[in-house]
Amino acid sequence: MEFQHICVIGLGYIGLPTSSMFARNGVRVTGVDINEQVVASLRQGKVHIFEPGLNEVVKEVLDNGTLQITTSPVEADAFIIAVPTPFYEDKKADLSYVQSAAESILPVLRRGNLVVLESTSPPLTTRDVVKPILERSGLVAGRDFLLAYSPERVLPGQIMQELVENARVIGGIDEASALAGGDLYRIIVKGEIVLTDSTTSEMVKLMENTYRDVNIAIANEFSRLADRFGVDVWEAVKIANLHPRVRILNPGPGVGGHCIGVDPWFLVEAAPDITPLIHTARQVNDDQPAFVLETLKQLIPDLKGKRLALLGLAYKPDVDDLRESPAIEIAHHLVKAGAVVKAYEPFRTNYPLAGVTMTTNLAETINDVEAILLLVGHAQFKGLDPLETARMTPARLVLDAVNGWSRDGWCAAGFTFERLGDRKHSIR
Ligand code: SAJ
Repeated sequence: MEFQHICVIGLGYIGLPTSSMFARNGVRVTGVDINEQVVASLRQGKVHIFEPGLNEVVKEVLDNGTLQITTSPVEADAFIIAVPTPFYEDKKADLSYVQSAAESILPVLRRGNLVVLESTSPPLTTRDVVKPILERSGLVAGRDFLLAYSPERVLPGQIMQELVENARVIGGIDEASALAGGDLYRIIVKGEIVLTDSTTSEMVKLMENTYRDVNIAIANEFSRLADRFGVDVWEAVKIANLHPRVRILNPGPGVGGHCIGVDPWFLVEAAPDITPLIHTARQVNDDQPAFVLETLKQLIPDLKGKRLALLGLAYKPDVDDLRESPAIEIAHHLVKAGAVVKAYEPFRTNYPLAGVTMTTNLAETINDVEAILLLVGHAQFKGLDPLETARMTPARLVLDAVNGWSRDGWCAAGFTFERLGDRKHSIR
């Protein structure tokens, strides 16, 4: 199948990079977002997302007119739905964005079109949710138009590269749909393209992120065990990973972001009776911010009135995304415990966080505090010089929750250095 013009619905972390990549490869792209602010700023060439390399490509394709931005879908050869699938308070998938995106295509859906859902979704969403909506057009999926599911699998921070290089799975509701999906993504993907059915590709995506979540959960549980038994978890993991068939991930303050902490719930929701492991892993990771607080409380038993500096609020290093961030959860815990909290998130200095004073630079963050908590391993924090830092702050206690700093350097600069999951070298 040939594609002259595609329409991408949702211009977020996935939709915008995808749109710009297709446009850069010569396909005319109409990018659609319901958020008028996003549309207005993109039309002025301003990119609302921080992702290395994205700005340049978006600017190029906006300038040469291959990418156009609008608020509602237009007729095209193919439609890609890349909208969020968050969850409700009760951890049930919120498919309302997917549903309204599918509905928005209805007026412009034509015979011969291909529709691809990219949003991470519970098993059977393409077949049982999207297909019936699109068929309200009077056209029949598989006969009049093609329908596929192809999950994005890119790592925030490396999206522009992984979008092209990663293997891509495309699941059709029938063979013709999968084949057409293959033709579409071959325009931008250099990695292997694997064709299958839509439900398998939905499962593949959920399995990948669930696998990672469960593996991070075991690393986090190891950090608690290390704390109990006087072990340094980071040392123990490093040694265990010398085994040729062991690859333990990193413990940390918890699992954040809009993917790994969310997607496993889609499986638990869809089949609660057969997913106890996935459910427990989720709870372990969700409890990890409380473990950071517990560790801190052993150093400062009464946090009331204590002046603390938090370095980093993003959900992981070197991204500007604060969704579901464990660092924010920790900030909430600290405020609740009565601490006086300042936080510095270099990628989002203006983020409103109740009870927390947000700062715009390191000096302002640490100039009058009693302890410093490293919550995100941003490169600029990892590169801090302990001696120079010691001159900027009266604090002499640091808690490193991400294994971002070297104990020796900080101790030599006069700090008491504590690291999450490291009771071996602890002063406690
Ligand atoms: N984390 C740890 N320990 C680790 C690795 C990560 O605590 O060893 C934490 C991070 O700090 C972060 C969270 O887990 O809070 C998730 O970070 P991540 O880098 O593991 O993943 P995401 O959410 O940024 O991106 C994931 C990726 N999935 C996998 O690696 C299996 C990405 O490829 C997916 O496209 C993305 O989810 C998505 O959109 O689903």
